[in-house]
This record gives sequence, C-alpha cells and structure tokens, in this order.
Amino acid sequence: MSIADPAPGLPGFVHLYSGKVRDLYAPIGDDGRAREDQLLLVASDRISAFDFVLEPAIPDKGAVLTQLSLWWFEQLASIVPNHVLSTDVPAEVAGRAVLVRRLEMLPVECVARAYLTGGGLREYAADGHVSGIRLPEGLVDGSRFDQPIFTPSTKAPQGEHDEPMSYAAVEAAIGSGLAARARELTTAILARGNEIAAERGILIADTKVEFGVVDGELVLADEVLTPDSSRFWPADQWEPGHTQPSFDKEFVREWLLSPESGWDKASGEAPPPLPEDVVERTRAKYVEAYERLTGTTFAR
Ligand code: Q0Z
Repeated sequence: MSIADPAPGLPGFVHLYSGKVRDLYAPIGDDGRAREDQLLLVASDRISAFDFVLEPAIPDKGAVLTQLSLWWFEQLASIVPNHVLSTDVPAEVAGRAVLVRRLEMLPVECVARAYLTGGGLREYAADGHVSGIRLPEGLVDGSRFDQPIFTPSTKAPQGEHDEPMSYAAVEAAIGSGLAARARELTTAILARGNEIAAERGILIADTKVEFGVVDGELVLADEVLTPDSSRFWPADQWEPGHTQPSFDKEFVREWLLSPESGWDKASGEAPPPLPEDVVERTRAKYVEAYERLTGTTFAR
C-alpha cells in the first residue's frame, strides 16, 4: 500500500515545514548548506475544509493559487513591495512554487474585512464591536462596511485557531509605527483588491496577509488575495442576511454536509473521499476565479 507523499524531497532544497496545504523549503547554497536569505514556497493541490485536509487533491489548485498570488503582487506593486525573487523553480513544482526573500515576519496575522461574516460576525453579535471597532446597529451576515476594517489576530501554533488581537496588543507587539502601517496597508490591499474583483463579479469578503520587515519598511509576503487566504463570494449571489455561498468550496462543503457523503461533522471523524464530480467542479471554480480576475486563460 502507498500513500501520497505530502512533501516530496526536492533536489537542491531542504524541507523546512509543511502546513495543511503548502510546503516550505530552503535552497541549498554553493557551500552545501541551507541558504538563510531565501525560501521556496510550494503550493500543493491539497484542499482543506472544516479543518480537515481532504482527499483526493484538486488538480492544478496549487498552480492556480500561485499564479493568482503572483498576479495580485503585480496589481498591488504600487501600494506595497513584495517578497518575490523568482519563478524559476524545479520542474517538479513548476508553476506552483515561488522563490522568495526570507524576511523577519511580523508576529501578527493581518486581517482586513470588507463584509461582516465568520469570526467578525460572532464578535459583532456579542457586543456590537469587531476588533474593538464599534459598528452600526442592524448589520447582518454579509453586510458590507463603508470601508475595510483591520481585525488582526494572533499567529496560533499549527492545529490551533488564531485568536482576535486588539489593536493595542498589535502596537505592544510591533510598535505603534509598524502597527499603523500594517493597518493602512492591509486595508488598502483589500480595498484595491475589491475594486478590481468587483469589475469581474467577485467580492472579497475578507483577507489575511503577512508582512515581513526590511529596513523598518513592510514587505508583503506569503500568498495574497487567494481563495485560501480570503473569502471570495460570487457578486451576483450576494444577499446579506445569511451565509453567502463560497466561490471555491461551495460544492465540497455542500457534499460533505449532504446525506450522500454519510459524514457526520460532529463525529470528529475524517471526512470520506470526495467524489470525482465534486473534485472536477471544484477545480473549475478555482480556474474560473483565476480567469475572471486576471482576464487570462489558465494554461495547465
Ligand atoms: C511564510 C507558509 C508553509 C508556505 C514562513 N518571505 C518569508 N520569509 C519568512 N517566512 C515566510 C515567508 Cl513567506 C513564511 N510562512 C507560511 C508555510 C508554506 C508558507 F508551509 N511561513
């Protein structure tokens, strides 16, 4: 019996770490040792839902998300510099890996929200505030804010959930200057992202970005405005007052929660393998998001 190796060895690279759906490597330098100034970020085709990594993988998901992130880095280049060095990567990971500058990362998950949902909605329901920001009365799941709000969270260890962090706690962690810049850039990235996406029929409800610091200035790192770091909603189905359909994982979640899957979310058991048609329709949604946003065809 064999199981798929989630993080295959890559010649010329040292494997450092694997998250649920991505793998991190360091290039081996001319001295035969792991370079400390660069990283290779590899996006796999793995998909997660309800905190489980599902089987099978979604063909091309890693490449679609990597190419989308690279496209966004270009769109955002006048707002913020980024960590990308090169897309010249080993054939095994071609199209789904990026060589980046290894940075000192902010110890904060920088989240911006343009619409109220998820954890923000739970905070609002409790006391009318989200991340210490007082919001108008009468907002519902899916309500749009006048402008994006900054709702940072802690970087939880793997397997744990990020916790909301007050702005004061961010200032205490990184200083008030970097905190203000992180807030300004995170909200500007989501606002600009939504200007572009809205023309293509997609709403970006919220997003998480990561910054590194170079000479006291913030540099955008990791992935940006992908369906894995953000909630994408189909604009034509936006209807505040209930949970919005997820652009990418709609079919996956719908099938897992349906009687056909035989899965009980409350059981704590791993979900069953996805049927081929769910895999294929999900792949098509990732490709559709890429093609609508970039206006270009995704070439396999
Ligand atoms: C990103 C992650 C994973 C991919 C660390 N430029 C950078 N400098 C230093 N650290 C990072 C980056 Cl992007 C960094 N992550 C998240 C985990 C695969 C990205 F397994 N962790």
